[in-house]
Amino acid sequence: MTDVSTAASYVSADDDMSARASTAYSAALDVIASVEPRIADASRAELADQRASLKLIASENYASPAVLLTMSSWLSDKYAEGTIGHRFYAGCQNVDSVEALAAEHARELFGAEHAYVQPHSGIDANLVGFWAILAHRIETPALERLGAKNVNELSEEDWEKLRHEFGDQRMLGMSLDAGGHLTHGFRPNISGKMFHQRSYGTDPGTGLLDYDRVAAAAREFRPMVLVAGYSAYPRRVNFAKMREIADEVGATLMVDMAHFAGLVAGKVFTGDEDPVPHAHLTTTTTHKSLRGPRGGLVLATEEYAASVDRGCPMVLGGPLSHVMAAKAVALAEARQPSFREYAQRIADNAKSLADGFLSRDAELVTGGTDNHIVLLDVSGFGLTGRQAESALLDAGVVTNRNSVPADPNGAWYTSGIRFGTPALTTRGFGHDEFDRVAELVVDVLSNTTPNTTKSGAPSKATYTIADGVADRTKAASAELLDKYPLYPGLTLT
Ligand code: DSN
Repeated sequence: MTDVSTAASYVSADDDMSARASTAYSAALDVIASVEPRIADASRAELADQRASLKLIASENYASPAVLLTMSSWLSDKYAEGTIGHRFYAGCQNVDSVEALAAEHARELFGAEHAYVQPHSGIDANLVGFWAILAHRIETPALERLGAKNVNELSEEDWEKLRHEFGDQRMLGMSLDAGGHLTHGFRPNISGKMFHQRSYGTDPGTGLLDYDRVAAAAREFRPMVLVAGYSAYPRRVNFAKMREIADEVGATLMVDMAHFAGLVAGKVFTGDEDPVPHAHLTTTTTHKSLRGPRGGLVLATEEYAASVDRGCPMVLGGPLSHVMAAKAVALAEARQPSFREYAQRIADNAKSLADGFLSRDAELVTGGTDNHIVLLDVSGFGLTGRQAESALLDAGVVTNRNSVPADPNGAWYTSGIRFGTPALTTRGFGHDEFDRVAELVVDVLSNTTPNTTKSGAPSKATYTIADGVADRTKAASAELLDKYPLYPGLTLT
């Protein structure tokens, strides 16, 4: 099995596998170009862009060529609605093998009782999770009570009652500006229409999760679902405590580990920080710190397994068999000892980046990090998140703007920039490189000023970067990136 600690190790400049990957990609692009050359061009251009930019988006990564190549196959052509061994189409024996293997790797890697690998994304995984909780806690007991095998057997009157029961349940999740995710019951999202939602925030002084407040909110609101997990919180969570809170109020604990699944897989988060032994359901994406194909999966206790397995076709469209195959390959990679090294370096590098900011007097939400995220409050530079994001992009640094707790600039302009270390750690960056990244970011932001609007107020959107700053940042980034090339053995002809 290939070493997967860095992108250089999975296609190094001199091994035979690299030569084969180069031939495979070059040939594939030629075949594509014979039909629609603009798509082959866009694909080549994307590789060039990824190779040349400082990718600090916390939710992105670089999958291995083995994972990427697995998706380019005829497995894509097969319909396989249903679950392993119980499909709505004939001829699914190979998809059954693929799905069973991906699920086995997921169970073994995370120590889960059950794994469902069909979700097409993290949002889909969450929807399957919510659906499974409602099915298990509302639909199944109602059918038992009414002596019906399925909902089609219910009278109009019973069905109407059940529909209302479905829509009457409560969910408690982390607030968006504290780092929660839109799918955790927020009104614009379908989850906010499925559930009555309330959120728990973080301590206004420290920015940290306060479990006593979560418990108080749960006691008062009595949710059916307690959601833990985040997409912009730079700290670890004690899932044992979250489970205690859920148990006290009779809630199902669902943890969305989309962001930090790689740190769980790589055993950086263990014990109380590992959600899987504590949660009834754990959902994730497979493409962030886990470094697999774009997709999702759900881990569940045996109790929820049957409801989760009904995800397709009750919630999801037909499974993407080629992507499930790539999940199996990525999960096999994540079971290698070298993935643990990689995961530990993600967390170490986030600390180096945070320390690099703090030593240059920049302000961080919660004062630091102990996962893969660093959330920089850019208001000290006199900028909005939107201005900072754009100025950094002009200088070749790819990030995304993010709200900070109680953000005065709202969710569009924001006051924060979220940084993540998984992608550049895959490239091989370490302490010195992340310290240099912090230096470059601070240099750009210190040399960017908001423009003045017609009314004389500072603009929230437009800005000016001092002459020469973007160019010197690009040159410095290129030096770092050249030292750690992306897929160094991969040469397109
Ligand atoms: N897009 C993911 C992220 O960037 O965190 C969440 O949806």
